[in-house]
Amino acid sequence: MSEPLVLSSDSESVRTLRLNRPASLNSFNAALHEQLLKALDEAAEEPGVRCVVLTGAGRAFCAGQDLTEASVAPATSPGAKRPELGELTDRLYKPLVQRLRSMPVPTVAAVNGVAAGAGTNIALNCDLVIAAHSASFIQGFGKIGLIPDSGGTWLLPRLVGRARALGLAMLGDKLPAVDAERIGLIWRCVADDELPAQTLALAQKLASLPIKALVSTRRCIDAAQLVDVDEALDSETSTQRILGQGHDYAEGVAAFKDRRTPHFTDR
Ligand code: T3D
Repeated sequence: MSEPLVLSSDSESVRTLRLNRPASLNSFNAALHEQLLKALDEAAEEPGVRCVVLTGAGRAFCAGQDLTEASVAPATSPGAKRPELGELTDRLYKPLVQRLRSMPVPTVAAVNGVAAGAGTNIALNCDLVIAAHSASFIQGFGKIGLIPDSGGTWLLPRLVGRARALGLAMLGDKLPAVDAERIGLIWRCVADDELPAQTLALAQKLASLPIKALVSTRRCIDAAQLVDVDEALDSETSTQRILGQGHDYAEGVAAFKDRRTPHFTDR
């Protein structure tokens, strides 16, 4: 039997999903898409999972679309069949991004090496991005005549502002992880040998927090980018109304009053 393209492992309530096509730098083919989506669905359904980490096997995080796949092969002569990239994006990348952004638990991308094209934007769609010092981020789409997809056009200006978004997207240069942290593209850059331990510590911390509140924070922060301040205030009000009636709020306040560590269980 062939090796799985996504390796799944659990450490307490943290589930790690590792992209596993190292010979092609974990680039996405249809099978990897299918297995990753399934693994994310399973993590979302599993009550014991309170945080999901996405990382890569080998020296890369993910090099984006597998450019050797027949479905994306450019037409080489006037009469040849043209690739239907819109169909591919709609059928594979869009559901993957939507799945990541709607996960019922926090998500962490642990970028262990180069992330390029859709590989970068899949990482940036996770709630927190932690990267090894030797890792790098490349939009790269422009270099093959495409625009940033997988949410890149939406994410980049929100993360780093229009000027840097256009610089990254148009030039497609390699951005070292340390610079990605400096300009606010990612949460943190750490020493290479510290990435596994720091990722687990970060994920375990998230897993110990009130999951419903974290996921609501993601939703409200994203929604607030699209509306005026009054609508954002209304959204905060309705969300706070729901969270205030939950177990985790009661536990958090009780723990504060008792001067003890809270034990959150909602998700
Ligand atoms: O097109 C559509 O379907 C629409 C959707 C688009 C989404 C996208 O993601 S578009 C962007 C696609 N990705 C890229 O353009 C990145 C292409 N790769 C690179 O630029 C470089 O490989 C890297 C900068 C990522 C890393 O460079 P380097 O020098 O460290 O490694 P390398 O030697 O280039 O690659 C190592 C191997 O991985 C090599 O195979 P080999 O020669 O050892 O057998 C290389 O061909 C393979 N590889 C790297 N990226 C891809 C890939 N194979 C297939 N697809 C890839 N994207």
